[in-house]
Amino acid sequence: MMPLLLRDPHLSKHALITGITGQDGSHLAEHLLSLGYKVHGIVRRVALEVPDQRFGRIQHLLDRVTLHAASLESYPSIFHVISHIDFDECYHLAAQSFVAESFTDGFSTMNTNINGTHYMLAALRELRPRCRFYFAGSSEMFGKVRETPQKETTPFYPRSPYGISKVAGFELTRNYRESYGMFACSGMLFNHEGPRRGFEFVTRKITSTVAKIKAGLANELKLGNLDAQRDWGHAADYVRAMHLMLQQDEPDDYVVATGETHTVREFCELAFSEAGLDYKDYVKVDERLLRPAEVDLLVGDASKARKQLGWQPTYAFRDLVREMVQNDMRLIAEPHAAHAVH
Ligand code: NDP
Ligand code: GDR
Repeated sequence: MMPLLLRDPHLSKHALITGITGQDGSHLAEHLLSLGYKVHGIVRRVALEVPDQRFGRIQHLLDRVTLHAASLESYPSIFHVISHIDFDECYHLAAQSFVAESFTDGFSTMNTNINGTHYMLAALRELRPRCRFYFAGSSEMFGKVRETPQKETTPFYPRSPYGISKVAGFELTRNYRESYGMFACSGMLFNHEGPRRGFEFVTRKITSTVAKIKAGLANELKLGNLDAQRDWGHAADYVRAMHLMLQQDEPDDYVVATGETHTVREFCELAFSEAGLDYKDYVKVDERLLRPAEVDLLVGDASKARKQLGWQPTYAFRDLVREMVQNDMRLIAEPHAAHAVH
């Protein structure tokens, strides 16, 4: 019998975030703290060993969140954390999130993303069946798109092991909702970026290299497919939608997107021009960066989220690019400035 953890229902809500050290986890933790939540996060044991290196995005929040060590690869570790803390909402964001890496090692992507999600749902069903659950679904589920723009009813056609793992996570979430009556929702989130984006994703790769070129520390930028089109929003806007999904009367799935699409080339053009440079002088196509199967065009229709959640993005594409370039230029000028503050 697990210990029963009671707390005063009049106190603030508690949330558990997996992937709290990631881009979205850090923004979501901040957002929930601003709403008065008590925030718990699951982190890998190794991260606790080297907090300075692994907690960059949540350094400024460390005295306000409670961290617990567990691995998405281990059901017992997840079960242990969930049985020892009490929470009303669970945001499952942890994943191997880099699409290109999923072609290199599809097995570990599948293991982390599919089993990890299943472990979370199974443990919640056992221990906290009334907890509200958010799954981080992705526009990569639409892959080779069947219609444009993509909405909740658009059929899936994933194009990578990552995309396949997210379809599986989405179906698991729906199945737990329908089979066990759990309040389980999936966000079908299109690409979202910002100053905390990992350096391998194309937007941050571009803006960080622009900053290096401007400072004389690099002289070229190698990219793969410049013609891919993405619907790019800002992570700070998108975490608000995650929270709103769990405040509804009924659990459901929602597309979250800006409704605008731009090519990688357009992103380059704007980012270089922000630094007074012409991208054509620096960008080189490296065929080794092309993916075995590409997602050519993504653009989302977030009408349902706008109508039912009252959600809307606040960042325009140009503002997103500008913020990212300026942040990266500032990081070179002041290397100790934490990107977490932006
Ligand atoms: P990040 O890559 O920035 O963060 C991923 C998080 O998952 C990190 O905290 C990482 O921990 C954690 N993690 C990875 N593997 C494991 C593991 N084996 N055990 C425990 N934790 C693990 O991703 P984002 O914040 O950008 O995305 C959040 C979620 O949303 C992901 O599921 C992603 O697939 C999904 N998504 C993202 C979109 C986007 O555009 N950003 C769009 C749609 C969906 P550590 O710091 O230790 O590596
Ligand atoms: P994506 O993001 O695969 O859409 O997944 P990423 O930024 O990696 O790629 C976007 C597009 O840019 C093209 N591209 C390159 N990409 C990278 N990383 N590096 C390059 O050098 C490069 N050159 C061109 C890619 O081919 C692609 O078309 C992101 C992740 O956050 C997922 O976790 C999330 O689910 C989806 O967004 C929605």
